[in-house]
Amino acid sequence: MGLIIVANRAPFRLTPEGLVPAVGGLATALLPVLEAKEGVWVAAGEWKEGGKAPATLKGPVRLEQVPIPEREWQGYYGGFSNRVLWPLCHYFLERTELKREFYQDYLRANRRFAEKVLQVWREGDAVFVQDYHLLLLPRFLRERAPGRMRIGFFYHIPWPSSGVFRILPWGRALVEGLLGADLIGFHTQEYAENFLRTAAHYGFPVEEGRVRVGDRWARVEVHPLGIDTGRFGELAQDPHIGLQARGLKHLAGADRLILGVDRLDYTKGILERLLAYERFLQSYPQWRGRVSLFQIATPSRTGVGAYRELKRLVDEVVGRILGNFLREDWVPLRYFYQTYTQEELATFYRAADVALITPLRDGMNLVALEYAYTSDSGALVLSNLAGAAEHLKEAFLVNPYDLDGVARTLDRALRTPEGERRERLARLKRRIQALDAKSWAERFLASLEAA
Ligand code: ADQ
Repeated sequence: MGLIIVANRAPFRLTPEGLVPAVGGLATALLPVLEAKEGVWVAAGEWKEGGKAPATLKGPVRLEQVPIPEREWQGYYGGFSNRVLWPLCHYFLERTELKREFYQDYLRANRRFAEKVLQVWREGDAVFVQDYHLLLLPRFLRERAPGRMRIGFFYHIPWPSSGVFRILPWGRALVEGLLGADLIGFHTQEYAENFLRTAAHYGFPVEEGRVRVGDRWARVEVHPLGIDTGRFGELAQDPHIGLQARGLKHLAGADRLILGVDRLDYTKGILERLLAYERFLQSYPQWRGRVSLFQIATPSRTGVGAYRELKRLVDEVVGRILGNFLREDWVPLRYFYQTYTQEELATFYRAADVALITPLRDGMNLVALEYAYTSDSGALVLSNLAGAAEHLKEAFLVNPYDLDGVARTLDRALRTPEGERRERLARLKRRIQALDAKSWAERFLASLEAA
């Protein structure tokens, strides 16, 4: 069977040398299977800059673009995707802007995606749709497909509890849209159950992990997406990166280095983490002068007001912590607002004694997996509200809203003997191995074929 992947974004970056594959879980997971199947990737994107991207990458993968007019893009992407679905699914209800115009643009854009997919689809091709930008697409395809179309869908962010989802005035239409798929995948059991309950609330018969829609069934399964373990395994062994990591640790000028890495997004809990670190320095003064926190924040969605406001708040708290604790011989906190290469990130991972990954909600959180897989004796402190917590039982789990709890766990992680830390990491690595990104796509598509 041929394969069509549909996602809001293409997994390529435009460089002076042409298109190159983007780094990241999704590109790693999907490009190899797409290449093997000589498939097509359908995405919105390049049209915005006015330039037309080449239709092929390297090898047999084709890129098809869906042109969306600028104003509609604002409503579909900046509006409904990022100011309605994103905050709602991460339980930020007060940030959810229920504007009808946003939904109308979302609907139009999903229709445009459907047109494009129908143009490129050939009998026998499977269609694999990605994420919350395209919830309506499976149904549009199902209604219009000339033959039997096999449709898979993966939802990368949390599916909230049914009571929260039903806040959306368009909730039923969105669920109906998604139920056009044969197979719907989530990162965790919790999200899959939430979805099934939501579908049941809208009156769809649900039994044994599947939902009946007229005369067909949509199956719901848990397929956690992990990282490229081959690649991160190499980075963990690379002697040059080891050398750099020792240099970085030296630069920190403290016995212990604590690390945070996130897109600058309010769901990632960066502000709360900084407050917890401040609390930690207040409550455990014995660590002053001995620890240093490196917080990396990748610029993200800078066109959305809430993200600019978050940046301002983070800058302010960083300034306050430095103002209160900085000494001539000790820098308690360094804040890096930039994007790094995978090698550079791995250097940070290997230098860090503790990774403090405390999103307020997160579909999975690949940074937690990358750290645990790359570090050789570090401790992973992880939010129990990240999807990854359902899989990474040997992490030091915390409630990211509980500043005292985070401070206490940080102290505990820092005091954990090396033997126990290594033992926990060894178990985590085995679990992460089982979630490998490349096998994720294969597992999902095999299940779709069987559906
Ligand atoms: P994201 O919200 O983007 O993904 P995450 O899973 O943590 O979150 O992935 C972030 C990726 O970006 C990681 O691979 C990381 O290495 C990289 N990255 C972060 N900061 C960087 C920096 N400064 N420079 C370079 N690279 C950086 C969404 C969902 C997640 C879900 C994934 C995959 O929100 O919950 O895990 O999709 O399904």
